[in-house]
Amino acid sequence: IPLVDCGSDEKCIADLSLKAVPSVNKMMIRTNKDKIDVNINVRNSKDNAYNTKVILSFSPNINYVKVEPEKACTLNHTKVECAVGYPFLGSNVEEDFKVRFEVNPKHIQDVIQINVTATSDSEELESTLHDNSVQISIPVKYQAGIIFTVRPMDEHVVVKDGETFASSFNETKMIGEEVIISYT
Ligand SMILES: [Ca+2]
Repeated sequence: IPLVDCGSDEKCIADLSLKAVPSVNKMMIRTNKDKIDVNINVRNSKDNAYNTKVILSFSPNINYVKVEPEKACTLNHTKVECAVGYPFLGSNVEEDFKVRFEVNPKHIQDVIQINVTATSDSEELESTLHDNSVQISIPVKYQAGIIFTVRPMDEHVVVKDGETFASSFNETKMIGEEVIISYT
């Protein structure tokens, strides 16, 4: 793509800035279908930014679902690239969209990490690059879906010869010691 229409100096120096805000700051995962949206705003405040892309790299405990509104995005493992304002994002133009993820129950990790970066084929000065990427970390907890199965060693109540036993159990102590199970 020829870099044209960039002012009298014929040099395209863009200045992209990116906002990426997750729909949740922490998460309690209850089902396999729990969703997270990342609301993205990308803005160009200088010369045309040709072939602007927003790239999201994410930890394997989430899967990419879709982008809204519809946009040309390509998924490659744990990285999704979305074209913005093709062929260029004009000067003082901004775009908003939302990228949806869902939890991937095959990977259990205590943090969801999403790194979002805006890039283009136009140049950008080193001094304005600080606002081109956002790192999102969402701490997660998985709801305990633990099923306890208890297999008693001895399923019988032993009554020794000569001993009497109560006709009814009105205290748990009569069967054995109390067992306290705690988990975090
Ligand atoms: Ca910038």
